[in-house]
Amino acid sequence: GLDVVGFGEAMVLMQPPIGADLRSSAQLGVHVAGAELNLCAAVARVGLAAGLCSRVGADPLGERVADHARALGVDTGLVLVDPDHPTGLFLKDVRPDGERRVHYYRRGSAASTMDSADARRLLAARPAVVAVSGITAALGPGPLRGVRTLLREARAAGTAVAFDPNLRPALGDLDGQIALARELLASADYLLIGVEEAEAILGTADPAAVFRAASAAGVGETVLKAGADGCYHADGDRIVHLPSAASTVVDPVGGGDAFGGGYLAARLRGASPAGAAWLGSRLAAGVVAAAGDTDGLPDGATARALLARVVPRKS
Ligand code: KDG
Repeated sequence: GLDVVGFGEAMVLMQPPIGADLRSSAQLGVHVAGAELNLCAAVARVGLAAGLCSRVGADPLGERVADHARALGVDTGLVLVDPDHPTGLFLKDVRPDGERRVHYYRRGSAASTMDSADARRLLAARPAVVAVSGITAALGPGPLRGVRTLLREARAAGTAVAFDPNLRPALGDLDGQIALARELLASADYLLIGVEEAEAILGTADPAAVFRAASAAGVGETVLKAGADGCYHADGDRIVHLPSAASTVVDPVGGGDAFGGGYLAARLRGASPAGAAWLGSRLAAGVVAAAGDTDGLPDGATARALLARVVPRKS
């Protein structure tokens, strides 16, 4: 069976070369991205079974998304091909002043028509963990119903829920995203949350207060991602700070997803939260040191050896 399944949208990403902008560049690089897929890529890289539950269009971009997922080692058996809606697309560029911009072309996409049926397909596959983010909940009423169904029915199906708010201002209605995250995180067995998100959603970025608020809301296990400042994880009643493992940051996007994938994979294999956070931060360090959402992940042999360092030996 599958260890971790991501529930969300994977899209084609087009972006001009560094230094060029969308208004004038004659060239675009073509990539595939999506928070849940990124997380699954990290899970697969350390040797666990990961799958994506999503929808793509019956178009070359959908084939590209599925091919890319498989190349990352992510199972696509739960990716539905929808003949009536196109594959989601987004464009990115970096302005001369360094400002990064995201332009979504995903309204009406195949994945934005996901619904409770997708959640039930996913749960019928009985993965150990489902990874879902606030992005999916913000894609439209169908995906939101799907996320709610997932959270409501996961426990009975024997699947644990990992939730990352992944607030995305470019998706619009940030206040709505914050309110939804507040509702949804209450059902999370694992909450992977960034410091700025914690401030917006839980009203505090102070680690001790974040852990208290999350646990009062019903969260099973919290990890607080602090970017360049590393992360905070629980050790029994103590909250422990783990500094970032990154020495170079070329492109921070995808780092949090890799962290989450490493963390969940390690916990599933019996590692402590400390060991899991260590693995997550090692994977994230690789990803942020390279352009692209998953390009800097260590190769499979290296990644599996990293996991082995935090998994307790069987005696
Ligand atoms: O976490 C990285 C994602 O933000 C990126 O891959 C794109 O999923 C994406 C989104 O919806 O913005």
